[in-house]
Amino acid sequence: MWISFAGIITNYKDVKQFLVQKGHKFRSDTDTEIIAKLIKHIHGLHPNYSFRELVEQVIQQLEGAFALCFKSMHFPGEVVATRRGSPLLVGIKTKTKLATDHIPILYSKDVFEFGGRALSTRDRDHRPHGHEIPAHGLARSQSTSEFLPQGDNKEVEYFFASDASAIIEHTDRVIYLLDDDVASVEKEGVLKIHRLKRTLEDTHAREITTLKMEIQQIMKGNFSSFMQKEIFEQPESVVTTMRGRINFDSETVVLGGIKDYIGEIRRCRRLLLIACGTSYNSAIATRQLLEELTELPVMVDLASDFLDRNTPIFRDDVCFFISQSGETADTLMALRYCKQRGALIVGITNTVGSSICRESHCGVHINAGPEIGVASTKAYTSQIISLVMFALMVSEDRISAQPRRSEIIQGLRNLPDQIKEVLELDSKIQEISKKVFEKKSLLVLGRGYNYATCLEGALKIKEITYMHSEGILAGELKHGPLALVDKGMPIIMICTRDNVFVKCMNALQQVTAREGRPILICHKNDQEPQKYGSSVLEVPKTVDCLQGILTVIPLQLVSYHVAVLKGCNVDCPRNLAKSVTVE
Ligand code: UD2
Ligand code: MG
Repeated sequence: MWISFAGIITNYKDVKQFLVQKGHKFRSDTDTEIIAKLIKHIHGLHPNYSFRELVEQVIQQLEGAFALCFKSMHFPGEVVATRRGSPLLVGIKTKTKLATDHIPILYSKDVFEFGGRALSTRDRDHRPHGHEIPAHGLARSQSTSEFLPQGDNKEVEYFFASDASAIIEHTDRVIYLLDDDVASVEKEGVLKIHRLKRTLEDTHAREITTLKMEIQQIMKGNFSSFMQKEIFEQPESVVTTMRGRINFDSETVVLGGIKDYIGEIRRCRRLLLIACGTSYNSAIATRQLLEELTELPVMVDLASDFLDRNTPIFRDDVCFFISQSGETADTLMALRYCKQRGALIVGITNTVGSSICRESHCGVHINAGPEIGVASTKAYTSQIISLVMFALMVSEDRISAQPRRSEIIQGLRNLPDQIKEVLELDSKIQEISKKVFEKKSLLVLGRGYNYATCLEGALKIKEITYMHSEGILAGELKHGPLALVDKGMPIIMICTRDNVFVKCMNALQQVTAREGRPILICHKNDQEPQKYGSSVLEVPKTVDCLQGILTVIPLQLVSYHVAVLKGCNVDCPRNLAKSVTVE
């Protein structure tokens, strides 16, 4: 059995328990495997069912949101696909024109009632179809055959995908399936769409839509660049990172890829977080929380520097390697270095099957969805959330940590709505960007949990606007950077109500005393810092360790708008590549 699965099966534990009772053995703890075992089980009970009937039985047992595609050695040359809650479409590619622009729906319940159980599918399909509702005036048997290509070349190819962007390079004709549609390609290459029950609202046919847009346009939707699209996707991408892993009511967190190693991790000597660029910044963003909740020493290193130093590594070290692509060369080499020395290797990556995923002992897929813009945005926020979830999981049995864990989990629950609120600052940020885009340099100041935001904000600005920008720890101000400050120097300063707020206010006053007029990122309705700012971006308040997610988004937007104003190519900045797979 070959299954392609996207989504989440919420009752997978119950189904698994049932199947275990029936004697099925499991190799993994994934919900994908329960689907494969379930269809095998039903096939055992009903050897005469067609492939499509088996799938129909399977989905009646599943709860959750999913898109599924099945192939089986028992049904060579056949494919069955279905969805509920997750998107799924069928692309159709033929050499010649199609004779019809729709496919009628076949209703299985009717077939059962009229045809009776004794008939095989094929028998049933060749019965007279007097009882079926003709779609667009065509009887089903007629229109099904007319669906085939016209002319001599009957060759037809089908593509199953969640998104038109995945198939547009092959064909522009697609059928969007609705919830509980079961699409089957049978041996003769005929596509049929079945539903179990007929409902009044249903249109009894699925249109074949011709996509008129260019590939890039489809993928970008209404956005001018992938980066902009990905910034605006963050309310959803953070949810997919957490999906199936956090139970907000019982306040439990389970990372399936790490849970078997948690005992070993709790007993380790220290945690090392090794990465490059934005991924490194996500390690900086979570270091403090990891120290607090794991009570372990935490080292954060840039992969290149880590390798340059020949850092000592021990068997009882746990080493995290963070990379969006999972192919970053420096990070991968650092991984191999640590693996050779016997440490436990944990990957944090967005790419299933990547080198870091394969070569690590265990890990977490951040599930942010494909990131195309070279400047990372949604992967950064999902990396932070993945590391926060890890900290929550390690500290699960520490009673004294429970109030803190609870506060963070509730913070994560509210995060998607708060991100939406931050994104509403977009037009205000565009206005602010007009004031800075012609300047030579831009300093970003902050400390504590917001220090990572300073580094990441400055990195975004450098990457896509080619403007000099520097993230500066506010605590370092008087050790050098203060010399840069005068009334002409553009400064962005982050000043939120956390344990370093007073120190930040101090730094802010030092800046204003030198006639600096910073753009402030601070909490909504917080009057105190606002009076020192030339302009203010107000973000909602969340738990200190998550605040960096809400403060980095305005900076992602600043870099985007400045790049657009300067006429830079936002998605493909000069001299940079998406995955840095060379040293
Ligand atoms: C898995 C399934 C997910 C769903 C879920 C149901 C995959 C990729 N994920 O998600 O689709 O069925 O279970 O509970 O099939 N790993 C590494 N290195 C890395 C990242 C991951 O070794 O850098 C390993 C990890 O230890 C695990 C596997 O890859 O064995 C999948 O990791 P995951 O984070 O996708 O796991 P999970 O349980 O969230
Ligand atoms: Mg692995």
